[in-house]
Amino acid sequence: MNTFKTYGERAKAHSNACARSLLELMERKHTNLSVAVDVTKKAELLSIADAVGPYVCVLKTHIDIVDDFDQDLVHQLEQLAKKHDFLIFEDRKFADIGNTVKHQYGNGIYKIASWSHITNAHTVPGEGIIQGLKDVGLPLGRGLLLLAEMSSKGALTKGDYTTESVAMARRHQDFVFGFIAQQQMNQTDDEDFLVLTPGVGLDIKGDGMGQQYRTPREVIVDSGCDVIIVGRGIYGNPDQVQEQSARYRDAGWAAYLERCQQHGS
Ligand code: S5P
Repeated sequence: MNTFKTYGERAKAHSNACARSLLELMERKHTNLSVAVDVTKKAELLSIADAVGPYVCVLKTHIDIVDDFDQDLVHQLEQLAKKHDFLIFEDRKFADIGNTVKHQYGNGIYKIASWSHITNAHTVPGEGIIQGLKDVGLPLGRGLLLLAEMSSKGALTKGDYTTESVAMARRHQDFVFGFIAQQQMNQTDDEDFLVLTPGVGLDIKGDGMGQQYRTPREVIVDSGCDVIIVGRGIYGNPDQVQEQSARYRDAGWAAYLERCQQHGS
């Protein structure tokens, strides 16, 4: 996108319902922070979700790593989403043929489509994966992000793979509203894909297992992304969850305001 628009302006013009809700929420709450709560106990997940709730637009989960998962966990997450005004993003990274992902999304123990506003998928199987997920998610008002680029060292998500992923998204804009990527992906003024970006940290550059971190400013100002996804930088030290949430929320929002200023908005 060549013409810069604020989150609020984009919300008004967006054709995708999920993108609209997210952009409106970001504008109303003044936050472009998503926290990745990658913990393995139900009580800890809920306690962190409650603590970070006031600071985030999106709470990102990996529900299948929770040892003591039950339906009540989902029920309580939904309550917290209402209490604090955030969307839930189950980072399921679907990666199979359409018919299989349909069941993985709607059925099984987790029934992801019934509670998660947003989910994501790899494009490696081809476009059928989007169709399968759309059959289940679109009637429920859900939105999908495609993994166009990963944050980890040596990721194969580059070049033609990324270009083809964006082309697939273009053909399904009723359901696909953006990407997990490291830079903005719009090519024309008419396009408005959201980019949610993991691999964000203020204190370290990596984790010794391939993760690579950039600062909120590098992600939002230099690369034109929309949402910063922060995991261990926030929940890594249990005594500082709220303090770190405020720190990353402020850094993300300051970066957004700097971008607005650069463009005279
Ligand atoms: O390319 C990616 C895509 C994702 S969704 N790189 C990532 O790190 N993620 C997710 O973002 C990852 O699964 C984890 O939940 C989060 C990053 O966590 P952190 O602790 O490294 O900030």
